[in-house]
Amino acid sequence: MNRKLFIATSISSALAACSPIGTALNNNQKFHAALGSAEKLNHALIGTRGMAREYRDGDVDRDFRVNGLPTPSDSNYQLLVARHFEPYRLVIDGAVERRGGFSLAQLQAMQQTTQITRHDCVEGWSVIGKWTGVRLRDFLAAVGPRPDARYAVFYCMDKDDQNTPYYESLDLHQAMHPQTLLALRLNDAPLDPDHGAPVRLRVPTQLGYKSAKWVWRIELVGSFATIYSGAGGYWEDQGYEWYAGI
Ligand SMILES: Nc1nc2c(c(=O)[nH]1)N[C@H]1C(S)=C(S)[C@@H](COP(=O)(O)O)O[C@H]1N2
Ligand SMILES: [Mo]
Repeated sequence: MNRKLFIATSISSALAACSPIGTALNNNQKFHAALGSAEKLNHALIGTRGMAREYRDGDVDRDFRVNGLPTPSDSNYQLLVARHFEPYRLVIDGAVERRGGFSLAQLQAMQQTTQITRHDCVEGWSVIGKWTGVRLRDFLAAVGPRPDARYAVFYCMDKDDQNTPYYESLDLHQAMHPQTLLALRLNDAPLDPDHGAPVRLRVPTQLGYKSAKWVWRIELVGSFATIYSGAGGYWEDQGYEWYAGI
């Protein structure tokens, strides 16, 4: 059933894009609305079940390009770096049974997973890296999402020049995806500050801006409408698509 819907949507998208029939259909608002809802369905199917390609050790790029807002340079972050992130706690709160704070040592003691995947930035460049960390689904299982939890919101330590913090969100299906990681290591070394130390999100099924660096808090919510400008992420608040599936 799902597959049929997917194929039907692909064909109708192709029609809409490149045939005279498509042009007529394109002008039809009802058809447009139907396409819109089918597109959402495809997103849900691919984003939840599709697997990002995994590569071999030899495919790993030596230098993992650094991108985005500058690495935090405030005294709190400097102190964390100087103390090898010993005082760091990953806060988990919101619609969750067991709120709390996890030290890096606690995260390192949980089952670790390694993936060699490609990071695709929306700007058009890609880089292959080897990531190790805790599956977000294992972390969430440990804290127990409540039935009213629909999204996980990730709060980061960096801010732009307007003092607006970076943040991101995933729905719980995306959060439970087996390749969605709380990454602690990159290319066999502890995550360095520029790549998001001590904990970053790694979401190989979605564009790079979803892979939030310097995560200090995860909040489970029913809706992100009241968080910052309400679009579910720093870039989303400036017009990027919330759904960033590749
Ligand atoms: N906290 C935070 N996370 C972020 C960003 C950012 O500016 N701040 N930029 C995003 C974008 S657009 C990309 S491409 C990647 C870059 O990750 P890298 O520096 O490890 O290549 O981080 C993503 N996560
Ligand atoms: Mo990006």
